[in-house]
Amino acid sequence: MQSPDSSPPQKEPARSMSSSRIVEKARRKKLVNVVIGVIVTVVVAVAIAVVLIFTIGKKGNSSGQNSSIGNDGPNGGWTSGTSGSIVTMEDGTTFTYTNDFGGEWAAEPKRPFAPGGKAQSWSPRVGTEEWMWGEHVIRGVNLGGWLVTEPFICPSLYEKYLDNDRGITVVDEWTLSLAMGDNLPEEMEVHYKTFITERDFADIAGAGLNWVRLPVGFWVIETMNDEPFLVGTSWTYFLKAVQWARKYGLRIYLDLHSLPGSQNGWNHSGRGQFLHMHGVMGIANAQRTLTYLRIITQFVSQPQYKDVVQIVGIVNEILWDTVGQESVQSFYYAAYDAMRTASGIGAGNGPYIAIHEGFQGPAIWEGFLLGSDRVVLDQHPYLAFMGDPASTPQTSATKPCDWAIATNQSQQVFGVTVGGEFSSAVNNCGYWLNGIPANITGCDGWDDWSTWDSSIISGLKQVTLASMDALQNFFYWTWKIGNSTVLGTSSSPMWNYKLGLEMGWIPKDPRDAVGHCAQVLNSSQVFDGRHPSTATGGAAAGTLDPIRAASHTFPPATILPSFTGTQVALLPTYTPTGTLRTLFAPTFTAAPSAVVGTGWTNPEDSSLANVPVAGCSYPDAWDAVDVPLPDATCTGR
Ligand SMILES: *[C@@H]1O[C@H](CO)[C@@H](O)[C@H](O)[C@H]1NC(C)=O
Ligand SMILES: *[C@@H]1O[C@H](CO)[C@@H](O)[C@H](O)[C@H]1NC(C)=O
Ligand SMILES: *[C@@H]1O[C@H](CO)[C@@H](O)[C@H](O)[C@H]1NC(C)=O
Ligand SMILES: *[C@@H]1O[C@H](CO)[C@@H](O)[C@H](O)[C@H]1NC(C)=O
Ligand SMILES: *[C@@H]1O[C@H](CO)[C@@H](O)[C@H](O)[C@H]1NC(C)=O
Ligand SMILES: CC(=O)N[C@H]1CO[C@H](CO)[C@@H](O)[C@@H]1O
Repeated sequence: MQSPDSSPPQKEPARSMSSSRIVEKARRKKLVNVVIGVIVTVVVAVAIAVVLIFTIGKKGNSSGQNSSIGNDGPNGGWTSGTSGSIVTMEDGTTFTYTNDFGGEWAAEPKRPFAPGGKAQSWSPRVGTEEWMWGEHVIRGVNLGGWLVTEPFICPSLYEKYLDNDRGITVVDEWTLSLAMGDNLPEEMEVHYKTFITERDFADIAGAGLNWVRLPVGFWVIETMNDEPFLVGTSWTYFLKAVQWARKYGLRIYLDLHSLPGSQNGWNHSGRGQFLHMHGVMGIANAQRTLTYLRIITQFVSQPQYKDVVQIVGIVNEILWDTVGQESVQSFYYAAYDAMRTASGIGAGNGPYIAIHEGFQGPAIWEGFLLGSDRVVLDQHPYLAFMGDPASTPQTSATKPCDWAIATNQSQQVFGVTVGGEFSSAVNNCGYWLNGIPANITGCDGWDDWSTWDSSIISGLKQVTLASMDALQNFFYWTWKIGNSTVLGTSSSPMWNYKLGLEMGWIPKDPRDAVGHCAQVLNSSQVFDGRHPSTATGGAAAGTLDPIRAASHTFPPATILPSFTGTQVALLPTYTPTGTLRTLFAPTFTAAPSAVVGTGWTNPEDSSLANVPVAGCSYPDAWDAVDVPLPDATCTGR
């Protein structure tokens, strides 16, 4: 496929008119009386420049040579800029927007949903130019460790509470939240406020990237019982992220990273447990998730948000090997159904829906959800965990190209296929990378990039280029790693995009990866840019194959580890009788009356929330994997 660089130039919105033209317009009448003849014109040009400089000095808003004033901005704020312009953030601090790829930021404080920026000349402007699936290529990073924390990504947050007066062993966000106790709201918000800021969005566009994948926990909506997570505050920051993404021309893949009960037992799912579609409370936890997926889909399908949030991932890294194929796919059908009921069918109605491949690779998914409307397959191939202890950057340099043919095949046959996570790492070394406590032998030097020689750096760069090209639509894990207080610096450098960009194992222009694997493999299977029509919401989208659909009922006939037949009917379930919550909308100080939406796009999607049956007592939704089953279903009466 050709790089979309060659797309025809688009008409710029009036807003990005150059500042001198606008000032000129305002002054034209007066000037006409004064200006006579060619010589005087020169004088006027100088006068205009002086007025402009004076205005910039007085505004104290965003300024710089390459900024423009909106022609309808009531307080005349600077509303767009190109490389070299100064941006002022919410807290008053400024930075210089640097973008060597023809990017442009754009935001009007008084019209928060006005068309946004353009990440690079080759990426479509948010709000006025459509993302063309199969033509545009996603080059993105994850904002890991931000709204769902992880010890290895933001170690200092955890280090502070390792030794806590409550005697809690801190390993994941659940235990961290408990250890923080009364400090939780304040400490967690300081993390949200400082770990990722508006500037990161500008830098991401400046790095040649055009998307972010943004993990959130279910606690953006609510918690139940004794779940200790901080409710809702992370949604406030997600909403800020939407506005920053709009401003810098980035699109968002919202990734539900932490599900009730946990979908993989890993600490980055919020708690190291395993009760989604698994164990006695597996179905109930999944029912609760289905309600949350509807709430999220309803919110992001609103016209104010859908030009930015264009993919919603239903589950991060569900462990197929433990949950089982039948349960994974049963949940996927149910989630698809719930989300498309919320959004409606066909291009333009709500987000693309991402499903995770369960670490099975893309090929096995061919034909799954056949006919479905806009489903994305998300693969997470990690060299780091492929278990070859002898790996070096040199021996690994071309390995990621093994993923290339299957990826292109999946793009052609399944539909949009993305690499939602990968890194430059060739081994699993890294401070707390495998959880707290650190326990890795033979890792000397891998955490300390300052000791790396040029062969390590160039080897890791080859790994990175190979991965980017093999995955085509990629999201690196992760944009940045925070400092450790104990180490006095950051760790896990092979996972740090921002650092790699500065130090050389990440390409300055990610398009350098184009064609890398065809060259390495000396063979190619080119994806021609045409997904199946249903996969992009075209003809016949949403018409599911009835036989296949009938073989994926929810709940499934078996729930692992051990429940089958009549036992499944005795597993506790929730009931759709609860009040539906909606996610709250942002508020804008400069635009208090902006129409921000009710949170609910489609009123026809009116079934109620899955909640516990009143009067029934349930086993612990975070612990009951294999407790004895009740003798009869509880009806609550
Ligand atoms: C303003 O933009 C032009 C073209 O985009 C660029 O050549 C110039 O360096 C920029 N000015 C500054 C101060 O960065
Ligand atoms: C480290 O890992 C080894 C092997 O998996 C295990 O035997 C040992 O107990 C672990 N040590 C700690 C401190 O967890
Ligand atoms: C992290 O540590 C490095 C090395 O000490 C330092 O240069 C850098 O400024 C630190 N970053 C932050 C965000 O504190
Ligand atoms: C690539 O394949 C062609 C044809 O099979 C062969 O002639 C050529 O030597 C190969 N090149 C490399 C670098 O392997
Ligand atoms: C996969 O397809 C893309 C075009 O969509 C092409 O650039 C790339 O080289 C292909 N990869 C391989 C290994 O053929
Ligand atoms: C992969 C991972 O993070 N594992 C850790 C999660 O937390 C538990 C304790 O709850 C540890 O035992 C795991 O090593």
